[in-house]
Amino acid sequence: MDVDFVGTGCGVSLSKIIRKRKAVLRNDKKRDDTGQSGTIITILENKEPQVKIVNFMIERINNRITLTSQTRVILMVYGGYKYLELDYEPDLENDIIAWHWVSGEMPIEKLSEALAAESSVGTWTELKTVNMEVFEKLRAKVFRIEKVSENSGFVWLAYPLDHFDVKNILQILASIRGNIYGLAELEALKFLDVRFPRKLQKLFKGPRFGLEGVRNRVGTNVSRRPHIGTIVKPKVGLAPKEWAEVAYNAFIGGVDFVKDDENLVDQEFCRWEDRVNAVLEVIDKVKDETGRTVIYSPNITDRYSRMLERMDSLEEMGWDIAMLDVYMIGYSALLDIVEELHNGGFIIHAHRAGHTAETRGVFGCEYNVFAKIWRLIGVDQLHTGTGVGKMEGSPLIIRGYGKICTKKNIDEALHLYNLGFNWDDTINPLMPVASGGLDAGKVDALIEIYGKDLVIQAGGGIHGHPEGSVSGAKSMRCAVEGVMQGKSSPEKAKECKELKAALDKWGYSDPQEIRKISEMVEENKDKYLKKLFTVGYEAFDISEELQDESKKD
Ligand code: CAP
Ligand code: MG
Repeated sequence: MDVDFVGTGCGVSLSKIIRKRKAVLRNDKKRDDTGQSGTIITILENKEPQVKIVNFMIERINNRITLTSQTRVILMVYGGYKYLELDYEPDLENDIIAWHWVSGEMPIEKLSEALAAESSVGTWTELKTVNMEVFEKLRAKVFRIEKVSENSGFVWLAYPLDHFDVKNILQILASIRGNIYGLAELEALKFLDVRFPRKLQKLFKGPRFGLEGVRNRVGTNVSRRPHIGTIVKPKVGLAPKEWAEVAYNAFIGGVDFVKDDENLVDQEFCRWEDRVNAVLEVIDKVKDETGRTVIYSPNITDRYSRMLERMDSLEEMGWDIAMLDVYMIGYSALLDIVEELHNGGFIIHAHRAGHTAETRGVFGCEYNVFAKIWRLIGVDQLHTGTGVGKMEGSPLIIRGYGKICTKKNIDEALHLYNLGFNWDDTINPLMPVASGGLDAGKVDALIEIYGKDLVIQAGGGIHGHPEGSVSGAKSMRCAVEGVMQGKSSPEKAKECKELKAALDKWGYSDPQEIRKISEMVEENKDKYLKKLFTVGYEAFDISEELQDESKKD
């Protein structure tokens, strides 16, 4: 594949290539077809001519060496093996499919072959050790490319299951989302989505309790109302008794679920065991006083052995819910602790602190991929964002994450940026958790985004309520009741002073706007798809533009 490097200034590109590739130059003085003298430069990379630049002229202008004519680059990467197979029809029963946004210094075809090679059989050069039959069987295939420019676009790869140690998710991830991020020729690489065939899903257990299990526990499987949760705030600093008192106030006000903040485990000012004991007493008290079943997820995140110790302590205390910071724990310990917790009959609340280090920006991995893996591994509740709160994420993309958690079949929804996907019957749905910068005025909008199978979790929006935590919890409860009665929060606020106070303080996010945006995208799928394939990854950030458009009517 040939590419053009054009004109003056190429010296910069050249030196960049040389610096990045730690290459050396070989200069051959030549005359070109027109008789002008010039230089053929070959970049010698690792002693093999990986990039060859030919047919350009070097001129001395004002005593500076400048490249003035067209330069051609011939790329010969990855040993010349073939990974591109654009007429390949993926085998949905036997292939793992990965979808990437990629851009870099080479033509997209070469970049995608580099991804395929590095993540499957190949390496940077030709090998004497390859058995071509095995290569054909195990290599990743680039089966679709949507170019945005010569050097950027969307790429789909199919990996045969035979490639993998299928019982080992770490090996799978080290292959399909491992070394590829480090390839020098890349300027962006975002792993947008993954599709796991059912054969692979069957090797995982999925959530033991999941959505229905959590609803059963709280007693909402008939009413099907959203759950209300809170994170006791401040994040750290309260002593166990103080912490439990704040939890009590939230429960009494109407919250179903209280959790530790990710910043809180076993600090000196609030020992884990003392806090758990104090909250469990409160939970009994709430049951006695109100008859309601409320729940608490203590954060047990730590090294594996300490998580096990905490799980044992909880069992001794007669408690069976725990919170894990799944991103921090890492896959290896997570798989084991989830299995232990499942065996012990625990409900698992999954917090995702740190995921945005990978999910934001152009290198990394979209949250689709994490959500799918964590559902496979088997958490029962998972943070999936808000679209209207303090954390990044547009409502329509967040809606997609919700579907990954709650649905069995996820439609091919490329216009909303995820691959179609069918969960195996053995993998239970789980309960998504919307959290981060929420208050009662955002409840209507959240239900518009997610539907009612949801935990709406507010820390600041409850404990920052003008009249304190009990009223903060009441304001959330009123907003949820309003939705169940078909009343908007401003309407419901007429009969609920706590809700009115919350709306007065924080305002109201109108679900109408989200509805309008959804309809607009639905009606103009082709337009947005086209936009995706002309603008590229930046088109993912359509929410602002859509919001502006929706305000035009
Ligand atoms: C929310 C929260 C949660 C975030 C996590 C916080 O508190 O406790 O950890 O929601 O974000 O510490 O920010 P507030 P995400 O309700 O006071 O904002 O769910 O996006 O992973
Ligand atoms: Mg928190």
